[in-house]
Amino acid sequence: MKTDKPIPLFVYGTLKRGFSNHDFLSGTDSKFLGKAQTAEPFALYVGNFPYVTSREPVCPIKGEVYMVDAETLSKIDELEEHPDWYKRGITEVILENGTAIEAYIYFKDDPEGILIESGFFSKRQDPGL
Ligand code: PCA
Repeated sequence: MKTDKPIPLFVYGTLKRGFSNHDFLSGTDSKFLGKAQTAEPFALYVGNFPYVTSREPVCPIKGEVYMVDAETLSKIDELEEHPDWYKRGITEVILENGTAIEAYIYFKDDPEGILIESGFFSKRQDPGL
């Protein structure tokens, strides 16, 4: 029996449903909690990958929240090369029903690429698809 407490993770890029790294979530016990957006405004850039920086208040970032176990989180940390490339931080996100929760998010405060003013990463921008 799994005893570790589920950890909320907000994803906005290739980990989303239908995107190239979603298998890291779908192949596990992870539970989809719902679509969500960040409570605070950040900036989404897309270069080789999608990046969110906390340093520029542009708009709320749109994504999805999953409850994951510690093992899944550590595998995703490896994928995202936390803390050398992305850095995992914590932020408040608002679910579609209005509930606010704190969740982990992968930031990149020196992003590359172009600013996506909508804060939404779409499929045609996914380099892995
Ligand atoms: N994977 C993480 C951070 C950016 C990326 O492509 C995510 O989907 O949230």
